[in-house]
Amino acid sequence: MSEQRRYNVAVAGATGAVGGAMLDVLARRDFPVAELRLLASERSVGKKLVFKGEEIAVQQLTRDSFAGIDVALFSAGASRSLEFAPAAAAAGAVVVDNSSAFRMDPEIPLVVPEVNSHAIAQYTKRGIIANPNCSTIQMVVALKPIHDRVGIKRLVISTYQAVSGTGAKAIMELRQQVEDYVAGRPMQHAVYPHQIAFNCLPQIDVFLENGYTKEEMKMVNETRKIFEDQTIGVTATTVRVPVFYGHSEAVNIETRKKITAAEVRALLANAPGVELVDEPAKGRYPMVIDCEGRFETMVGRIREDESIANGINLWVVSDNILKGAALNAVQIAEVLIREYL
Ligand code: NAP
Ligand code: 12T
Repeated sequence: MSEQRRYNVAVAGATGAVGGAMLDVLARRDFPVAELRLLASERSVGKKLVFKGEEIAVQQLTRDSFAGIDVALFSAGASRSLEFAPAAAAAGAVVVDNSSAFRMDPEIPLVVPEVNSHAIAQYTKRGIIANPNCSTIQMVVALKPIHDRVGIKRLVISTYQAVSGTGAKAIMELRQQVEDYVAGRPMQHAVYPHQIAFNCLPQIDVFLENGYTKEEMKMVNETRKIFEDQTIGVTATTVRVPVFYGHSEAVNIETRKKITAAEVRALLANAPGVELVDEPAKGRYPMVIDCEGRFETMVGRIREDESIANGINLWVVSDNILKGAALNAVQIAEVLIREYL
């Protein structure tokens, strides 16, 4: 039997919330790694991280970091992606980028493997593949079988998003506020514009000219790009809630043709990446406390929208750091090495 080929992998942003999960996912899925190069800011140089029981020193991310690298997984923020991803591609690496920097670039594929794996072929144009926004990823995993069967006309979405989506500092901010509240101390905030403990913030990312937030418009534009259908109507309200891990979404779908709740349940019971959790009489429905560390997107509360002719309601929950970021990126890399490299 021939030895399986192994690949040199770089992780840019390795010390972050997503970067740490990248290392876990590469190990859990036994990705065929030869060298693993861990990159972060100057602040982290000398720090050591553990991969499969082995300590690896973190190096500074520079334009010269990518010689000999086959696959570069980026999660160091959009400005670092804009600065360093083209250099990584020029050095011969294929970049899988977690930031919003390149998602809407027409020359760069935006991929969720369960939905539009075929788009990965476009990576040759720029050497970069974009990972969608976390809220979009878990939603399109649940919607794909429905779209294929009856066509989606319009989506009305409300999200309930965890603080881990913002990064390690936001996780600490929520924790500190909870501790301060319990101890009777005043709560401080720095990462979010208001207190997040015991609150819901109807703002994720910055406000745009049209009154929506950037997070809301990512859901609109990325959903259309991934489904390759500019006619799908999408409107979203994205809300930060005091949850550490796991995004929840209420999704109202208007379909082109009629589909019953029972038919949706049957479709989703066999859909890739989906776990159907829909036995309300037994108190079983998707909850964030059950999603941490899991690869599947949970879907439940499936109901027909009785206010329109062709409508379905879903409740969709997933670990935002895994399917919403690190897992989706590693799945893209798996398709890349299996079919293209
Ligand atoms: P985080 O916990 O704050 O980690 C940020 C990472 O970026 C750290 O490794 C940090 O290194 C590194 N970094 C920051 N400035 C740098 C610089 N000048 N040079 C090199 N490295 C630098 O954030 P996170 O939650 O892991 O998110 C990281 C990025 O991933 C986000 O900004 C976003 O672009 C992307 N993301 C995408 C999704 C999605 O929806 N798909 C979800 C979450 C995050 P140090 O430790 O050395 O500072
Ligand atoms: N502001 O990669 O704060 O577009 O939860 C992901 C998560 C941006 C992104 C968040 C954000 C992104 C968040």
